[in-house]
Amino acid sequence: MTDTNPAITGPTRAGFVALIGEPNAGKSTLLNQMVGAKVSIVTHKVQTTRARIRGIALHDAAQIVFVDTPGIFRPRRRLDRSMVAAAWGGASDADIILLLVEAHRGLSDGVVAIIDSLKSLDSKTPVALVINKIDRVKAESLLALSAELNAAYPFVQTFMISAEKGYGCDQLRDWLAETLPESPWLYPEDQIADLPMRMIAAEITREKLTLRLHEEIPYQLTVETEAWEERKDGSARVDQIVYVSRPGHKGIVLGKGGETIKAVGQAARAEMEEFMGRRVHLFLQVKVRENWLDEAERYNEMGLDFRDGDA
Ligand SMILES: Nc1nc2c(ncn2[C@@H]2O[C@H](COP(=O)(O)OP(=O)(O)OP(=O)(O)O)[C@@H](O)[C@H]2O)c(=O)[nH]1
Ligand SMILES: [Mg+2]
Repeated sequence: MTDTNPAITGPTRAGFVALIGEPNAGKSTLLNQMVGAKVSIVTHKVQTTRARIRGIALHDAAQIVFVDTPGIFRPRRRLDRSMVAAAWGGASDADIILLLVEAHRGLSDGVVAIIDSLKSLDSKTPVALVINKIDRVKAESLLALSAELNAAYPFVQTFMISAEKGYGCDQLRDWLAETLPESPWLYPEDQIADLPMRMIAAEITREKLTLRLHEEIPYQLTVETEAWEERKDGSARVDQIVYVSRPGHKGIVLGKGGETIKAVGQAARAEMEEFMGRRVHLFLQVKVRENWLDEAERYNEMGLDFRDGDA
């Protein structure tokens, strides 16, 4: 708990807003838009976010803690199950749940499955509908889509937004700020993320790998920050390991003459420097670890629960 800004008169508000939805719905994009900084990684591929990531926004007298979650889908692997469990864990701890639905996909089978799960949870947490990516559809189609979705679940509110372009985000922010419970703020005023820097740095590298690699390779790798050294000149030396699960993947991640990993390293370093506002020396190493997807330690590093027994 922290002292709140003396400029604010009247009660402060604070709480957790969980962003849930199918993979690729735009949850991380919305979190970044609301926080005003890139806290959570974004790619055009599904299943980018693997764990819960908190981003913090201040609006009027409210501190809104957005909880980005992995997409909810039918899990197949152990990692998938941990991701989906993390998403529902985020929802169950929240004061408000936002269900993001892609405007051009509408009431898809995946959204129906999420709504069924929300119903069976039978929780008292209010759920608002956020129709995202409205920039991709004709405005005339939105009313019918909203009616269809609202017939499927008693949403407390409906918002139509473009998380990427920012359309409709002000109304959503206003509503959250006035709907969260009265409470002292939960984080210091200047904090925008609740994730250790070494984890943010690992996520940045994983984003660059995911953008450059194809097919199943991004899903079969993980990135860990192994060492972090503060240097006297104010820069940081960051050593990271990219774990791949197959010997054949190592060569692909490195690329011809090491060009892929070099490009990934350059892009990741530039983004780390921008995020931290200082120079970074980044060293990446690629290691084959065939069973990393079944190792509890890897899950702990990602901030996921390792689900014993269900490989
Ligand atoms: N056109 C358009 N694209 C968007 C919008 N919001 C997000 N996107 C794109 O949708 C893709 C997925 O966005 P993410 O924010 O990574 O989606 P996510 O729901 O976090 O996905 P997972 O982490 O995989 O569950 C990215 O290519 C985004 O740029 C939007 O409002 N309009
Ligand atoms: Mg995401």
